[in-house]
Amino acid sequence: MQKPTGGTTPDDLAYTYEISDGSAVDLDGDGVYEIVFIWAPTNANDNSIDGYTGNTYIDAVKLDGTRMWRIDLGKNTRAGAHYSPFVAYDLDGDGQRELMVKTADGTVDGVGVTIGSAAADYRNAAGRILTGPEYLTVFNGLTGAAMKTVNYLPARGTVAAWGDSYGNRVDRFLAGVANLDGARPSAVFSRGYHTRAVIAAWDWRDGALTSRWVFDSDVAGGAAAGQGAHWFSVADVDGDGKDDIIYGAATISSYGTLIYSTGLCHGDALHVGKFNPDLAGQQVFMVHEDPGCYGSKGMEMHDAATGAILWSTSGEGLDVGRGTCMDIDPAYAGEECWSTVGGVRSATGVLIANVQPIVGGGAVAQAAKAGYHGTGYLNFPPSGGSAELKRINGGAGGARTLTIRYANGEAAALTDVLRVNGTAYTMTFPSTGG
Ligand SMILES: [Ca+2]
Ligand SMILES: [Ca+2]
Ligand SMILES: [Ca+2]
Ligand SMILES: [Ca+2]
Repeated sequence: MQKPTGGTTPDDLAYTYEISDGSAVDLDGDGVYEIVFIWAPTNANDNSIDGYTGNTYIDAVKLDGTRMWRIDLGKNTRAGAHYSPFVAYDLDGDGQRELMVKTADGTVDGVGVTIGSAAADYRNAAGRILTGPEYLTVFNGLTGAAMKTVNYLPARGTVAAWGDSYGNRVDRFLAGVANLDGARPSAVFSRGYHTRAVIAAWDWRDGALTSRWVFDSDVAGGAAAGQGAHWFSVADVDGDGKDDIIYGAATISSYGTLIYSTGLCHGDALHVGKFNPDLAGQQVFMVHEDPGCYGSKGMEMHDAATGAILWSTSGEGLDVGRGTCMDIDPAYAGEECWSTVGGVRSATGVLIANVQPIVGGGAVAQAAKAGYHGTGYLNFPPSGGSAELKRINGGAGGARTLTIRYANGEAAALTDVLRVNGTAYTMTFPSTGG
């Protein structure tokens, strides 16, 4: 790997580089994947946070680490998780892969050619780029050379019209590939999901990049506004052989029209698939953020074709920030689903495991802690606390093993109490280090 050289921002803060998002794609068509990935500066920022950032780079490397090319997105593309989603795919079906990503004045392609004005600097005093042109570029997957650059759709327009004036919501971009005509892939790039949602489908054909359609919730399909997630999914929800776009709680047809919106609003995560094998078609599982909008349906599964809610759980008035479905229990047909709120549900919505322990005395069940994953991580305050697991079925027969992963950051051992059906057992847990 060839890590880019770090730098210093206009306000004199030093930064270096680290590897960020990537995609596996066979760029040269030899049957072996290459990896296209982003080098993010260590001062990359979420849209909600001000500050200058270093440039974002996109590298293509072979699996032995040989670099094929590097694109420098330049100073007029801010670095952060929401600014530069890309697609790497054979978009015209000629056997040659392309890369598509949003670009700006000063982007330098893989063969050293600058897109637009090399001198332009649209960064404001907060390090944000809220003026100046925005482009969408098709790059040659073998060389990184820019082959076509057009204006990004939609233009940002008035920043504040997207929901805030400082650039948090106007600069929310997503990207994907969808087979919209039943024959060849199209690239799909979007802007906005907390309020206005605009989704643009692009065709790369015979060296020309043309707009297939633009869905804009300000123009038609207003029920899609405010419904997006932090990614969109692609699936043929109505079985006509053409992909549709699952844009959060709203689904947009292969023709760029609204099919439905559940109206349950933005959430961070969604998944689409054949979760319930006993139902026709596919299902969408989504978690939602705002109880003022989702009401009693903080986590739900709906019919991917119609939006009809198949089952839901309350969300407990919380931001249900993460959720997923996987086949983790063969006793239940299809995939099981869970989120950061509540237990594990079958594909039909039956509660099959309540992984959230009952806690007291200041102990809290948390979902995020280095080394732990999912729900059920218990955090005890220094003063102590309690937690109770209510669903252990001892049954009959052989020995059972209960394993506790216990972290004791103190220098000395801690003495705790394990209480089984009322009987207390004193247990000593040695220090495990900070
Ligand atoms: Ca290859
Ligand atoms: Ca191609
Ligand atoms: Ca379809
Ligand atoms: Ca299962």
